[in-house]
Amino acid sequence: MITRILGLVVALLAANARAINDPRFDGKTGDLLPTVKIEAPTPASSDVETRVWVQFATPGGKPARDLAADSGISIEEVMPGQAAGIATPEAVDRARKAGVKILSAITLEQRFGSLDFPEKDSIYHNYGETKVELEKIAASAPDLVSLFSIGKSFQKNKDLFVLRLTRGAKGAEPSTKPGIVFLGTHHAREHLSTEIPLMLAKYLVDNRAQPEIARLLDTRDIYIIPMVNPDGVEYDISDGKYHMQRKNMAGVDLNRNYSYGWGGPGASDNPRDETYRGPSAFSEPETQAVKAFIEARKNLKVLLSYHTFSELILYPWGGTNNPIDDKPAHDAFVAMGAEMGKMTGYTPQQSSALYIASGDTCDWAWGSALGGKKIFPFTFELTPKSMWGGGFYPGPEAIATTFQANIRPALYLIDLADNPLRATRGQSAFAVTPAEPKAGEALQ
Ligand code: 0X9
Ligand code: ZN
Repeated sequence: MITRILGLVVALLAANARAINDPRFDGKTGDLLPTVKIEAPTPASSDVETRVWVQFATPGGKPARDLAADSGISIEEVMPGQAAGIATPEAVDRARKAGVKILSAITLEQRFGSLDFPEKDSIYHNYGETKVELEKIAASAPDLVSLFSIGKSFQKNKDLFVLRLTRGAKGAEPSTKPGIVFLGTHHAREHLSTEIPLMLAKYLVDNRAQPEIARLLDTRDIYIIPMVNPDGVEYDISDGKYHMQRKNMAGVDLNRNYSYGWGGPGASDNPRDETYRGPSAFSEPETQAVKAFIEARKNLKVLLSYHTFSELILYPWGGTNNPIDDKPAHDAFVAMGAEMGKMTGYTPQQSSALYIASGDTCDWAWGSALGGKKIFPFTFELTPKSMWGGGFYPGPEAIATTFQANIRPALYLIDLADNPLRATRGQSAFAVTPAEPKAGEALQ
């Protein structure tokens, strides 16, 4: 335990030192941007996971197992005369009181080894740490931030959290302010895609007094869903080494499970495949939750789904090589892509130029969500550029630099949420080269 805490401290110090030495950490990312204040993510809280591996006697066979299951123990192993499974301490207590003879209860870490990131990557947030971090952010600015769950994961024991940042509306209260949603970790192994939206939330709160950030918080409705696939994330790190898990724990690729174009090319109907689309569109609790969340908020105008890796900025369509047939919108996607490309060094392109894939978040957001009222969606493939940079596991040093590159595009998109078509005229306070206002037309 002590070694683990020492390791965390060393990792944090190292990450800070790297951040400070990074030439991009000079606060000069743009005249209109506040001085960048970045803190390393909060280190692991080792007491988040309290579930235990419990063994209990089953003298009568199935009735004893039923009793245990009914008390909340998820039974994983059945042997003659006994069984074992995973449970919260409360469930163990309930089972004991109900008459189940508990033989032993040990922590999941004792049973399975570490339930966390490998030591070198412990700065990344697992599910429990993400929850704690979200709670901290919400508690630090209750006038601006609310935290709620939009549903449970497939395994039913994890919440799909949403952090909402706006002045004047709380929780699920409707708002007519232009809205934007940031999503992370549809794909379990893409852990950096949890860190970036999490850091964005903290950045907005920490810098809320800066006039430009205050303006965004006053006039926009900002939603952050940092972990769409928490079951997969936890499995990916479940024994101290990575499992290269992509799908949710029902074995479905969540980024092939949305309804627009579902079942089309670039998505598999074979459950064993990595890109299995699921038995039907929106078959999964995770995508159902995102769908219901978005459909209930007609004010959403922009969506950014973070993935890794390749350093790309992708816009619809993804399921066909045809461009979208709305010319002004297409021009806006191209303009936004180019602008954000300059900010990040990432390459902007139509999603299908990477490869055709049907049923992804963005095609649905553009093609079907909110009926005809289209949401401007982007997929960002974050750092690294290639497998040489660590692929899905680029290490702790990737977090701060990737966030640094991604602040400005996030602010730019938040700003444009009132009318993304403004991008075509270069009109955003966060554009790299803000447009000169035309006569009689003030910059918004
Ligand atoms: O394949 C995906 O779901 C995304 N790439 S990843 O490596 N993160 O898995 C890209 C989705 C982009 N959309 C389409 N090409 N349709
Ligand atoms: Zn992905």
